[in-house]
Amino acid sequence: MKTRAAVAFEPKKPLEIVEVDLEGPKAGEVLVEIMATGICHTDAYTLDGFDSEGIFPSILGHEGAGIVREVGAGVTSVKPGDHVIPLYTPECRQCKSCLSRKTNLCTHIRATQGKGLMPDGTSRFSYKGQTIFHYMGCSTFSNFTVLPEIAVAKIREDAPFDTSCYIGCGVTTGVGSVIFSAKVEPGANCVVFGLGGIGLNVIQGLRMVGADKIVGVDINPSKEEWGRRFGMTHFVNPKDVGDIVAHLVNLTGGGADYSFDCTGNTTVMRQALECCHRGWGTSIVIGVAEAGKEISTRPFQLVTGRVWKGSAFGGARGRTDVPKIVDWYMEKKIEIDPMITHRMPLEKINDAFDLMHKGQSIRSVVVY
Ligand code: NAD
Ligand code: AHE
Ligand code: ZN
Repeated sequence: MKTRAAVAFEPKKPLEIVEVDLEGPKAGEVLVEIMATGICHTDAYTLDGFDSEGIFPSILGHEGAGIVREVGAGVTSVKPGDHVIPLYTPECRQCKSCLSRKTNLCTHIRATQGKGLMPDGTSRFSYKGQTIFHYMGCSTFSNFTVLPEIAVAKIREDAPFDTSCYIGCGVTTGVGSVIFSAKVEPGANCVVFGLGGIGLNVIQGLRMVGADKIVGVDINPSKEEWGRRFGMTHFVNPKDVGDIVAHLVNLTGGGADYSFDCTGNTTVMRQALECCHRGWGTSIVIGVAEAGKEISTRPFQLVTGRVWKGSAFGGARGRTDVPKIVDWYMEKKIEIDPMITHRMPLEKINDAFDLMHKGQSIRSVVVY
């Protein structure tokens, strides 16, 4: 079939809206009509050539919601008409990682996914006979896409697509990192670096679990109002203070119980670790750093009990946890609507990247 898609033909170039060819689902795969997709900073990072796994030409996008239109042989868990959220972190429930119960990082199809291919080692997308690669196993910047059955979460049908798509990455990553990765307890003092599409969801996760101080840090002063809207109790602009680590240790009464990097900046990651409380403070790296960047700190920071951890997709097990997070949204336990600052047709998708780079959006959503 043919489908409209925004194709990344080359790094650092605007996406081009073209009609591509899409092969139907093979065994164990499903065809999904994407109804809406968010644009995450990770899409911009890959488009800008910072992702060591970035492949071109490809169809980016990993924060979608849609409807199953066709299923391949052997598919049993979803059927045509089901509403689903694509999962860049699938959940096979059979691999060593899924069975360990220690991680959400299912390894069943990770090798082919990282090469922009379906599990059988081929792509379903092409344009004028040339292969177009998949991205993060999702490619939601295409109106129709093919996904492995283990990479879709079936969700309730009354959830609107143009808001619940954000649960496909930003909401789950932020809220999940608090609940599943850090397991923050009520009364904790926390610091969140970067109040964008991810950081604001960390903040609302901290509010939900009953954190005490929720300190937000951002170099963009307009983010203060956004942070307070979702539960932030204190705001710090690093440009307004001298030693940011000393300032945060003082503000949190000796150091944060938990800190979160939602910037992808390795200098900030170090600050996030070092503002943690001696003996137990835990820092969660969420931000994705540019290829070649490394983190560093004095080993003494770890010897004296601080813990450095990371979180992908908020530690959520997609097929199990995503439908629950959709319920939390529909039951108004978490908010999404005010964070969707811009909606646009696919033809205007490049505007979403401009708005993000200018710090003028929280989440832009393409509605097909
Ligand atoms: P965003 O652009 O919406 O927000 C980033 C925020 O960080 C902005 O408000 C910006 O002003 C702020 N910032 C930038 N430099 C800063 C600095 N030096 N100090 C303080 N604040 C600073 O991006 P987003 O969509 O929220 O994504 C944030 C990061 O999380 C990106 O690196 C993205 O790739 C990553 N991410 C990771 C996962 C995961 O599973 N680990 C999932 C989604 C996104
Ligand atoms: N491909 C990059 C790393 C990119 C990365 O860390 N991605 C996160 C999700 S970001 C979503 O917005 C992730 O889930 N990582 C785990 C995984 O298996 O990819 C690189 O450095 O090569
Ligand atoms: Zn993302």
